[in-house]
Amino acid sequence: MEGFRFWPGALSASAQTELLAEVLAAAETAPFYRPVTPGGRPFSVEMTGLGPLGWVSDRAGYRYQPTHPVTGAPWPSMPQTLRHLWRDLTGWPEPPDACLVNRYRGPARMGLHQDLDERDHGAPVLSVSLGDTAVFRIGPAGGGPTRSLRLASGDVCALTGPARLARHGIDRVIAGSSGLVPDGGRINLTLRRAL
Ligand code: MD3
Ligand code: FE
Repeated sequence: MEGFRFWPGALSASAQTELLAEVLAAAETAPFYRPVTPGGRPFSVEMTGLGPLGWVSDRAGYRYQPTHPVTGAPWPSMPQTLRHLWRDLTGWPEPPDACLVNRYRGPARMGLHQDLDERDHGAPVLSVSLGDTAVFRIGPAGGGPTRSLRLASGDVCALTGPARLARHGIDRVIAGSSGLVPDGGRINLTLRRAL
């Protein structure tokens, strides 16, 4: 798909370990929580955020906000390694102002959707996968055939141009496929320009 850029194995094993440690340290103060859809259905994915803004979902809808919805505290800062990865791989002139952290454990998945809550759909989204391999699905914005690919620990992808509004989701995560995350599972980081 045009605008889908994929860098398998972009992060070395030691870079993955270091980045995961930074994310888990941040999650001590900004714990993973389970959002609910505006309709009141809990997500199977748990979430937290890093940087000035975090994406949240609750009965009032989807939005970006500067504070953690459970603790009320500002989100922890975004690790410099992530800001550098964004600069080096996307070349986008402004830094990311949001990093959504998704944690997949057990049967967690994410249904097909589009990312539409950001102000500038021209800005890219950069995704970093850590831990167990995900079966990722992506298809055209307007509907039509989707294709499936695996996102493994250390893989990075950028969604730019037409791919930025693609429909995408996570069908499932392959338990035990990586030993990176202490209790197993997968953590995905998406860097964005939210506002
Ligand atoms: C394609 N996350 O947080 S990352 C999301 O693995 C999200 O947690 C998935 O979809 C995850 O919104 C997929 C890869 C990704 C991220 C953003 C995209 C693919 C995308 C935006 C547009 C098109
Ligand atoms: Fe998405």
